[in-house]
Order: sequence, then structure tokens, then C-alpha cells
Amino acid sequence: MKRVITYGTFDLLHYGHINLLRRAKSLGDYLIVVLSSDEFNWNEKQKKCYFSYEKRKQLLEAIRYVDLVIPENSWEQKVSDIKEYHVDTFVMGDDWVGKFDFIEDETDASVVYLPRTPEISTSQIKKDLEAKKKNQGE
Ligand code: C2G
Repeated sequence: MKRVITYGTFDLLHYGHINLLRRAKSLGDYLIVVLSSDEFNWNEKQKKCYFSYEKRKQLLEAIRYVDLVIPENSWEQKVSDIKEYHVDTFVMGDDWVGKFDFIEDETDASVVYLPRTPEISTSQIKKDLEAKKKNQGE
């Protein structure tokens, strides 16, 4: 069984995330999503999530490509996660290109960066909602 792992906040979940998860799963048979905890998001990424960890986990677990969701509590857990779960392939969107190459030196896993889905992001969604609200107000 080929195991794939990926990391992220996945809030607000959108089709860019789904594209990433679908392609990640296509690289193996079992996809582990390591989901950033609320504390990790706030302390390390200054991201205030719209949905709590539990709600984001519930959403991800409903996605056909996802087999397991576990928490991400630190930047440093990737090597131990990969070893603990016998992961063959580590996948991230290419906005992270180069940032995790060390994983190939420290584990048996290969590192794959997949092209991001252009034009969609959580900040874009929030901007569009703000603009719509403003237009309706006028
Ligand atoms: N993504 C994508 N296309 C988008 C938006 C996101 O392919 N339009 C990908 C990102 O490249 C990432 C994944 O979806 O691989 C999750 O994105 P985020 O939730 O923004 O995750 P991030 O904040 O990058 O956290 O330790 C690693 C971090 O936890 C990654």
C-alpha cells in the first residue's frame, strides 16, 4: 500500500484544496492529511480560522480522497509523522516548493510539489464577500 501525506489548514475549504487532495491521492492508495490545529494556526501562521479544528476535520473526513486526518501541532513533526506512518510520498502545493526538500534526506519518502489551483484562495473568497457586501450596501 502506497501512503501519501500532506499538510495544511484547509479553511475555508475550497476547490483548490480538493484539486490538491485528489492529485495527492492519485499518487498512492492511502492519503493522510495532517491538519493544522487552531493553536498552531494562530501561533505559527497568524491565521484565525473560520472553522474550528473539529469542523475542518469533519469536512476533510467527508472527502473521498482522504483516508486519515491527524493534527499538525508543530513545524517539526513532518519527519516523525512520515516515519511513524511509513509514508512513501510527501505532497504540498508548489507555493512551498523547495521548503521541504530535506524530507528526502531524512526519510525514505519522496517529495512532490503540485501546482496550486490559480485564482482561488481563502483570502480571495473573503475579499469577494466583502466587495459583494459593499455593493449591496450601496
Ligand atoms: N492549495 C492549492 N491551491 C490553492 C490553495 C491551496 O493547491 N488555490 C494547496 C496548498 O498549496 C497546500 C494545501 O492546498 O498544499 C493546503 O493549503 P493551506 O490550507 O493554505 O495550507 P498552508 O497554510 O499552506 O499550510 O506545514 C505545512 C502547512 O501546514 C501548510
